[in-house]
Amino acid sequence: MTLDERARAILTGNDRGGYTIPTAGLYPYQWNWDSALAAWGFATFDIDRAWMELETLFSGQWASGMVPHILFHADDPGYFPGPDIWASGTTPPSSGITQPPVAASMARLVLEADPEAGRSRIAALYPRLLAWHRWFMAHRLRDGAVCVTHPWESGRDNCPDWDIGMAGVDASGVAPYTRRDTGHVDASMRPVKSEYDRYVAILEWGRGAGWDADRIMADGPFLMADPGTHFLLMRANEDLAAIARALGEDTAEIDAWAPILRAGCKTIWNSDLGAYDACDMRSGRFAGIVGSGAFLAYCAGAARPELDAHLTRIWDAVRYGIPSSDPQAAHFDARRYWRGPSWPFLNALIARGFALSGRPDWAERLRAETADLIRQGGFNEYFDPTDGTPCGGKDFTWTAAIWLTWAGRGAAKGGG
Ligand code: 9WN
Repeated sequence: MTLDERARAILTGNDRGGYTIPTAGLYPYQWNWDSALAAWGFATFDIDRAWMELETLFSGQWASGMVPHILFHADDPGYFPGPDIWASGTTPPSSGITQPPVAASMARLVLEADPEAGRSRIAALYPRLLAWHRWFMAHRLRDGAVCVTHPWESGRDNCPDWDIGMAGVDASGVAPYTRRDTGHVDASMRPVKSEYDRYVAILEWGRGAGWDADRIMADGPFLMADPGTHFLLMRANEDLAAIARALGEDTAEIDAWAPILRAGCKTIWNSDLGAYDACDMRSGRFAGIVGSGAFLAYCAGAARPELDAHLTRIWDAVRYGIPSSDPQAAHFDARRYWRGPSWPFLNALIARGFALSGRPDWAERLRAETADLIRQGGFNEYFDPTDGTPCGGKDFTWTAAIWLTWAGRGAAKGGG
C-alpha cells in the first residue's frame, strides 16, 4: 500500500457514519477541530463525505452558537469524561466547552477543492459558521484577546502555557473518577494526575454553572488568553469573509471583528519575553512560555521580528519542527503530549501561515520534516521532535488528512 492509500484507509476506517473519530480506542467520539481537519482530508477523494463531516459537526451546535469540543453520537465506555459527566442536556449529548475554530478555514479549503459541488453545501453551513464566530466574539473575549476557560478548549491540553492558571485551580473536591486514556497509551506520554484532577474540577464547576458561558468567563476557576485560539480565530474570520464574498453575503459584521482582534494582540504580547504569550486573566500574569500557539501568528498576519528569532532558535534546536514547547526551557518534555512533541496537523496550520506571510521556504522545510516523520514513523498522533519517535495514538485521522492535503504533496512528492 502507498502512503496515500494508507491515509485514505485511515480516514475511511475511522468513519463512524457521517463523522470520523480521531483514532479507535483512545478517542471514540467526534472531536471538533479533528473533524474540520478530517473534512479537508476527505476533500482529496470524496467531496460529499468532506461536507458531511462538517455538517455532522454543526448538527451539534448549541442554540447559543457554540460548537462543542466533543459530540457523543454513540455512547462508548472507553473514554473519560463521557456524556454523563458533561451532562449537557443537548441532542446529541456533548461537552460543554468548545475548541479552536478551524472549521471555517477548512470549509474554505474544501470549497476551493470543488466550488461547484460545494455551492449548496456552504450556503447552508455559512450561517452556522457565522453564529459560532459571533459566539466567540460575544462570549470568549477579554481585553480583545480570545480566552479559554478550560485547557481542553485550547486543544493543546497540557502545554506549559496553562501551568500558571492551573496552579490556581482547587481540585480537592473532585468526585472520584477513573481515567481511561492511560489504558490505551503509555502513561508517560499523557498528562499527569494533578492535571487530570484539575481538568475534572474545572468541568464540574462549569456543569454546576449550567454551562452558562458568561458565568464561566466571569467566575470560573480557569481563564487564560490563548495566542493559539486567538490567531486561529483571526485566520478563520478572514476565511469566513472569503466564503461570504463567494456567496454574495455582506461581510460588514465579520470585517468589524478584525480591528478588535488586532488590538487584542497587545494583550497577548509579552514584551519581556519578546513573544506572544498566554496570559492568566485572573491574576494578569503572563505564562512566560514561547509555545507553538504563538507561531500561529503567521496565519493571522501578526508576525513580528522578535517572534521570527524565537521561531528559528526553537526550530533549530530540534530535528523535526515545530515543538509544542521550547526545547531550551526546563518544562520541555519531548514525548509528553503538548509539553514538547511535534504535531503534524498543527504543522500544517502553521505552515499555511508561513505560506500566507511570505515565507515559502519555512513552509517547505516544515512540510518536508513532517513528511519525514510520517514516512519513518507512520500516521501517529504526534512525534518526538528530537528523534522522530512516533507517539500517542496510531492511525490518526488528522495526521492522515494532512498527509493527503499537504505533507505528502510537496516537492519531494509523497504518493509512495
Ligand atoms: C481532550 C482528539 C483530541 C484533540 C486535542 C488533544 C486531545 C482530548 C484528550 O485529543 O484532547 O479534548 O482527552 O486528551 O489534545 O487537541 O482534539 O484528538
